[in-house]
Amino acid sequence: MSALSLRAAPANALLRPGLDLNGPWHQIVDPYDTGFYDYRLQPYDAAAQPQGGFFLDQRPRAETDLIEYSFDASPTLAVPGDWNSQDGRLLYYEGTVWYRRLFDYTPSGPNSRLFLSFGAANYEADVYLNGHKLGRHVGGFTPFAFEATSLLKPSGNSLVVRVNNRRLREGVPTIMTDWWNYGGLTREVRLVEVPATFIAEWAVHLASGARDRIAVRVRLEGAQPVQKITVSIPELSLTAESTTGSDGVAALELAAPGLALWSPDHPKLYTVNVAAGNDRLTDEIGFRTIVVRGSDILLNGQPVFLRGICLHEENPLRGGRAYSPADASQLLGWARELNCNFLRLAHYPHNEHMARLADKLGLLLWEEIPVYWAITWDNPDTLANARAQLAELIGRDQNRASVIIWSVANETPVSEARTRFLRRLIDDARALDGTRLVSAAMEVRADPADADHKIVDDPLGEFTDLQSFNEYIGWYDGLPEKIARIHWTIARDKPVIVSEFGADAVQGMHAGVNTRFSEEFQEQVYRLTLPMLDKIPQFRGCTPWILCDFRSPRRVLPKIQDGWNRKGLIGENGRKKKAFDVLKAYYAHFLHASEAAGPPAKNQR
Ligand code: GCB
Repeated sequence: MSALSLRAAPANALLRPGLDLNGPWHQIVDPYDTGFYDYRLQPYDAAAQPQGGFFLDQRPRAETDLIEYSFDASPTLAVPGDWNSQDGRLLYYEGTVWYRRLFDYTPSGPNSRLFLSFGAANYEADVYLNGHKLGRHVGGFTPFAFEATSLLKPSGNSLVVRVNNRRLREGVPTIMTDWWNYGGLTREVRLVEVPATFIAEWAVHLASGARDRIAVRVRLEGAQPVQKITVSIPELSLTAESTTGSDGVAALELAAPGLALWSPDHPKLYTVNVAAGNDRLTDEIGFRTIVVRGSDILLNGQPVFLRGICLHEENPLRGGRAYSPADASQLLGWARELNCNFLRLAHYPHNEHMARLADKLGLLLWEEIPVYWAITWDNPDTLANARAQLAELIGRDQNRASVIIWSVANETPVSEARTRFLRRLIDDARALDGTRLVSAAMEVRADPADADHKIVDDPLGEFTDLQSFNEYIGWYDGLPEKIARIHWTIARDKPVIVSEFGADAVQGMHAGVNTRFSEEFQEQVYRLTLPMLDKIPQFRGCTPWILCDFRSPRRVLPKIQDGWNRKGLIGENGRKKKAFDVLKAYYAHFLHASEAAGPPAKNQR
């Protein structure tokens, strides 16, 4: 396992025994960070004997005590959930909110270890248990955990988390994005109980180049790293054993004749068990191969066309972050109605339920980290932050058959520093997981001598498996009539996935095809773009922008945008726009051909 995968926390927090800490948490909105810094701007938690700070969760014991906050008397917020959509006063709030939850817990054995595990907290989280700091995590969309073993009491534990979603120039993402900066404990929180030595990571997939051999890697954490490992797949009557080395790592292979491969047509999952000493885990795992050959994408050896759509992690009907299995079924259900077999989970890692449901439904996924637009490419902390987010995402989803692409960036400006930064991430993705494709959503260049000639030659394309680019011809670039005239020069013989195109439309607003924000304008962009893309010889799929309207503070036009990006095929009211049917009909032509048989001949479309 690579040096990067140093997670010291238990793998699969959601699947482990412990205590669910979801529900109402008391919260204090703290725009001046009064609970974090004293009046000389020194952090309370850095003092040897902290005298103040909300993490102490104090109550006055005598009438003379002066304590100017009270979690007990403060209102609550639901966890998981963003704060913006739960309280109208917090819709635009960017800053600190303190969360507190009291709980009791008696471990099941004397040698157990306990971890506080967070699905995600946007953007920065400081975690304290019973007045002691456990640590800080940076990055709003990936899981993290802190060990709590020595601080936990059987009753009356006080868990305090300071969550701060201030945007930072050197952050990942940086200060300028086109989505809502939802803050809070946006995903599940759990207390997880594991044995003294536990499984920190396990990767299960087909052995390189094989279709009937399964490779498993396991990494243990704890005082006794040398343990017997048993992996079994009961449905196939398979069992294999090995022993971890002094580094806690074991790799083993199982011959699996008769293994049914996972595909969108047949999303077969097997129950896979792993036992290591006293620890055990069970998961539902599918097996498939994904490779590129020339300009084809081969799924289980057969060319596949990716009928995709982009999505934000937002439930438009609620106007808030999506976080639950119910949100996932709403969003993926709409994508299936559109005849999709592929989704781009833009622009940051979505919650784990999305990939788990995609595994079950047979949807292929592109997952991405928020390296978006104008990142500080020369800042080593920014790079370390992006690398950590990528490693955390891969660590979480490496056993999801649905995930076929790791994407390291979106629409980044070409420069040497940028390419160096992104190459590092691409190398990481391949070192952490050699079984998937690596991409980035790049940009298109205009030919100064010919307005209708588009060039795709970003030097980054040399290092990615796909040539993916976003284009907005007909919306930011001319009017829809321009689309039919476009011709392309695409530098490399690699599969082309058009990772965005689209136009804004207000659901229910009807006018002519050249009236901005009308459904007809958007419909026209889709009608003309799909045949234009079909002419690109390497065209192997697309993910138009985007399934649903989504909140964005950049979109201020009254009565039209009102804080929403309107490029959704579905409005914030859940109603479909005309372009939905255009894309759905285009994708329907591929449905009749077998999923793995590739694009039908042009005249079949
Ligand atoms: C883009 C971005 C996406 C924006 C979209 C737009 O190119 O990748 O995040 O929301 O354009 O609507 O402008």
